[in-house]
Amino acid sequence: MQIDKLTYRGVRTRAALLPLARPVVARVGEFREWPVILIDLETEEGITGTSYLEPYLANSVKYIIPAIHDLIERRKGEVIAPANDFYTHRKMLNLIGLQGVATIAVSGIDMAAWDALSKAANMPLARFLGGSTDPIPAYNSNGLWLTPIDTLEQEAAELKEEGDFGALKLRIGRECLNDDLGALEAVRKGAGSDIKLMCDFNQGQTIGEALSRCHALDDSGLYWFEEPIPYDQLPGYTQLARELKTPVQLGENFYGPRSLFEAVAAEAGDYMMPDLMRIGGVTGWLHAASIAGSAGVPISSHLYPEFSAHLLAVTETAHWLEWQDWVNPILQEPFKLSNGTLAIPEMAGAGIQWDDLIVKKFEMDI
Ligand code: SMN
Ligand code: MG
Repeated sequence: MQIDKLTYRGVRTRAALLPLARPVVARVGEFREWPVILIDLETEEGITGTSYLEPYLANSVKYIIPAIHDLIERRKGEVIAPANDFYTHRKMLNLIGLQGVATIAVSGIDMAAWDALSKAANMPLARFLGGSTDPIPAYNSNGLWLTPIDTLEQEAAELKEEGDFGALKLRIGRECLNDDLGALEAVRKGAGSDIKLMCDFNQGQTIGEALSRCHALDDSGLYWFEEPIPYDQLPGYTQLARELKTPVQLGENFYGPRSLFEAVAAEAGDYMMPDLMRIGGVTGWLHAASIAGSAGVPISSHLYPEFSAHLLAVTETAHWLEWQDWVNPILQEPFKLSNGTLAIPEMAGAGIQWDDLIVKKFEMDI
């Protein structure tokens, strides 16, 4: 049957708390379990759009989920048009502020809507958006947290092995410089001296500490310095990006494409990495990517490897996909890795199908 439009009907949401094989130990927090909000957007035409959100804080599902239901309740019977709905939905929540919960809810709906439309067209999302389904270069971000240095060599070797990766992410900003240098040495011993190392400070330094630590590490051959200081201190980022030889990376905490525009205008980073939950889903990413593309700023993804793979396929300055397998347990068919790349599956939509039995096992009572 030819489908000429899709119409909002309702939404099913569930929340699951997934155990992490390697607990997150970072300056932003420590997490043994990872909360995921599962979104199934129902349409009058019978197609279901699927997406998920990873809101870090287990309790936050209690207020993000009602915002999603509120929006969809008010759109019932209307045509699904995500490029416009992104702005419609943001306007509907404008008066409580467009950062945080509002944009997170809008982003989850937006991703599910694009998934539904590409399913209706019977195309992988990347192809629906006008791109190809070639494999996407990825680095492994599954580990190398601020854990004891003597565990890093072995872990780095395992992480490299997981997908024949040529690049890994290491969390730095330890107590003293020698600890960071020790961590780098251990990782290179485990993964080989030619491994590319993305280094994430998770906003843990003041500008003074970052100036001293980043300059001290500037000749260590690191691939990027990610979020050395709090994400919204743009003048500090501009100073670091100007002074350092190692490229400065930021962007996982940008809310909406305009934040990325402001960072680009302030020359706050050499590289940027929007997160789909905060930048505004597929629509927000496409807008952010065109700003970055015009400015010549390379763009990487943050979390959400499945949707991000489709989006990097249509991003002019596509750089790296951040690989995390944290949602794999609840997917019927986790995306496949080889040669340090992530394959985009040849199926309609983004390629996310829940394993309902496993979801049930980890489902939260809310
Ligand atoms: C990160 C992601 C998820 C949890 C903690 C830290 C990190 C990243 O900033 O870039 O992967
Ligand atoms: Mg980060």
